Amino acid sequence: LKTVDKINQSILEGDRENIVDLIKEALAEGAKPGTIIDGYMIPAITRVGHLYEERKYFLPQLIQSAEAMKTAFDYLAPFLAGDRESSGKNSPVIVLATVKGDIHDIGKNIVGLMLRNNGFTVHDLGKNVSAERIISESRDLKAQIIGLSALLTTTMVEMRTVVELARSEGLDVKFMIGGAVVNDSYAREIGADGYAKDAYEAVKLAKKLTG
Ligand code: B1M
Repeated sequence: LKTVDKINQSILEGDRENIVDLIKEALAEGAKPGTIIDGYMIPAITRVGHLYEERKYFLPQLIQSAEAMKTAFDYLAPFLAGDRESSGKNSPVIVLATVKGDIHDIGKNIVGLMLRNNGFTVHDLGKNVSAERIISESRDLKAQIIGLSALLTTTMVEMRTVVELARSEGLDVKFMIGGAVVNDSYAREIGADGYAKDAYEAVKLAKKLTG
């Protein structure tokens, strides 16, 4: 197995003991951090989701794989850190959150990192965040964009609650949404300004919404 394939394997097996060493090895061999994430880590955690769905994996395995993914991502994040100089006074402010009831944050964290690397000022409120808190923090921070993430069919509806609360309070802010269970038409349906399918699209969309 190539080192990058071993990284994929480690996430599948939920092995967080060895994953950082494997990543060091892959980087030393010349692999790019972005390629390790997009080409090997995300496919692995997606496969874990499928195995869980097929009842070949159960919750403990899902949790272990997520922990391996987090360990790997935390180690790689500094390598992806771009030119922070650009995020100065005039850099657009984005508030990010995973909605109430939902604790999936791996994708949101990747989106946040990419936005920062592209000159946005990102305030990440974390996961399982209530509509009230998202709106009040966004008002205080004078956010231009609120970015919402949801991974569950039971929590995506919370996005509508947040959009409606903002509109009813007359908050002047754009909404972008993402996460495996939502799409473009859902964004339109709830009155959000856009949907992004991955972190690259999220950056493009954020530029469009603030440009
Ligand atoms: Co959960 N889980 N999980 N889980 N989990 C899913 C989502 C699921 C699809 C698995 C499955 O059954 N196939 C399923 C949801 C079914 C549904 O509702 N349709 C599911 C379930 C059922 C559950 C529990 C209910 C399990 C249980 O307890 N019985 C439970 C719920 C907990 C809760 O939230 N209340 C649960 C728990 C967990 C863990 C805690 C173990 C762990 C999360 C750890 C963490 O995030 N810190 C976990 C994981 C890891 C997954 C899967 C396997 C992987 C998710 C992931 O990180 N993907 C997932 C299966 C899957 O999605 N295929 C699954 C990688 C990540 C990079 O992708 O998050 O999609 P993603 O983000 C992408 C894009 O979507 C986009 O950009 C990102 C980067 O490319 N994006 C945005 C995301 N947010 C964005 C925001 C934007 C723009 C783009 O703008 C603001």
